[in-house]
Amino acid sequence: MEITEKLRAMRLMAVNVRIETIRQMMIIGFGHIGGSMSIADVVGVLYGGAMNLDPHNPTWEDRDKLVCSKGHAGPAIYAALALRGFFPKDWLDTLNQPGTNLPSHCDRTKTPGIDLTTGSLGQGLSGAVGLALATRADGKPAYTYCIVGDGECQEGQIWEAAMVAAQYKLDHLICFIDFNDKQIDGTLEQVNDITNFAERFTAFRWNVYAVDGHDAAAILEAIEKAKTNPGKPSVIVLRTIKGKGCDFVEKMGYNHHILMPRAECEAEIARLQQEAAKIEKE
Ligand SMILES: Cc1ncc(C[n+]2csc(CCOP(=O)(O)OP(=O)(O)O)c2C)c(N)n1
Repeated sequence: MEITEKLRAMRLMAVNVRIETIRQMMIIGFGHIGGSMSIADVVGVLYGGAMNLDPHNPTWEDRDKLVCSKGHAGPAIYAALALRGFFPKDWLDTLNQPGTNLPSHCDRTKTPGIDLTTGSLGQGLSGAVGLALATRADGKPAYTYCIVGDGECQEGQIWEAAMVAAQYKLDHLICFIDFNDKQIDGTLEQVNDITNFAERFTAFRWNVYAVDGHDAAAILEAIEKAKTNPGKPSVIVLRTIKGKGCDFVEKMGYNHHILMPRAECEAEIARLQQEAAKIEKE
């Protein structure tokens, strides 16, 4: 596939992820919208073509894996999985409702395509390290991806996992930091300033890339560079905006977990549908 065509598919996936994420939360009336919107572009790149997957065989042993360590952003992953055909799209109408296969946080026992149960922040990178070690031990060339929140990096376990990944030279592990500079209680600088991610991961012996987290081309380029840099795990620090692409959410100060009024959501969905139509015509 030509690069422009590949990127178009990724950008389209990101817009559709935003639409379906807003719709899921509109139906139940609330949700973790801010941190789901901020990862929509990296999710678009991964599920729009960067990951080697088979929607008809979610546990295919040669697949690339994704751990969404910030498990509260599960709805963005569910949107991508549904759009790729891992499960029927109408499951998205059941987010977080009794008996659903799509709980508010990622659960690998319930949702086809979810590789690790997450939600207790700080644990996902350790799980991703385990998956990357196991994949290598099985002689598979697959990649393990992990999405970690910036506030989540205040958990000590992230840095334990980072040490182990470097020690075992896990060059098929690629971690994204969603650097939206907001957590529940304010900005990272206000709570616990660990915003020098690049310096920190460099000190932990990782390859480090820093890109605009809403630029699909830059994200894809960083992934491709990471794959050509052997002997070390890679981290891609994504500079993002919490709520990006859902205008009324983006403008809010606190937008971590909020009510999602139908009228506002419908207006956002209509606007994003126009954006998708534009990308389709490019
Ligand atoms: C161990 C643990 N402590 C607290 C929480 C509650 N919690 C859920 S999301 C969140 C904020 C996370 O901030 P960040 O990682 O920056 O995520 P984002 O802003 O991107 O949503 C917190 C404290 C949790 N899920 N797990």
